[in-house]
Amino acid sequence: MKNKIIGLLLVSMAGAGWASSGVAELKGTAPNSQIKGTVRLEDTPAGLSVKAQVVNVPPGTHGFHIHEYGACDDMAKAAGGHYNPFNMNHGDAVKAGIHHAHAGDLGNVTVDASGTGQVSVVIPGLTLSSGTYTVSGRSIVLHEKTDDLSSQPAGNAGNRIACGAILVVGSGAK
Ligand SMILES: [Cu+2]
Ligand SMILES: [Zn+2]
Repeated sequence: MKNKIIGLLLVSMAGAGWASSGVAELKGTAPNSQIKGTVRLEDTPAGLSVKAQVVNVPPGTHGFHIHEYGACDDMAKAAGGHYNPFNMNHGDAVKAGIHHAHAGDLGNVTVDASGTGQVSVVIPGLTLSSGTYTVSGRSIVLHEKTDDLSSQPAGNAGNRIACGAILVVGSGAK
C-alpha cells in the first residue's frame, strides 16, 4: 500500500513537472542608491509567475524587464538587452505573449508616493529553469522611466536604476 502511494506520487510529480521557485534581489545601480527590491519567480501551470516588491524608488511608473544576462555591472549595462528568444520587437509580453514581444517585456512597476511599488504578472511559455525558454541566470532590471510598451528597441525607459540576477532557490514538489 505504501509503495503504491509513493508510486502514484512519483507519477503525478512527473506529470506536473518539477515546479521550481527563484528570486532576484534588486539593488540600485548608482553607488549611493537606496533602491532595493525582491522579485519572486515561480513556475505555475499558467506560466512563469513574477512578483516584485520595490522600495526607495522615485514615485511613478518604471519599466521592468527580464534582461538577457545575469550580470549587473556598469550600471546594469552588463545585463545586455531584453530577453528576446524569438527575435521580436519590443512590446508587452504580458498582454501580447512571448511570440509578439520580447519575452522579457514585463511592463511597468507603479511606485507610490512612499517609494514603494509592486507588480505581479504571469508569462505563459517561460519557465524558471526547466525546458527551453528559461530565465534563471538572467536578470531583472528596473528602469528610470516609464516603458511606453511600443518604442524600439526598449520602450524609451531610460537608465537602469536597479538590477538583480535571477537565482533558483527551491525545486521539487510542493
Ligand atoms: Cu530593461
Ligand atoms: Zn523589450
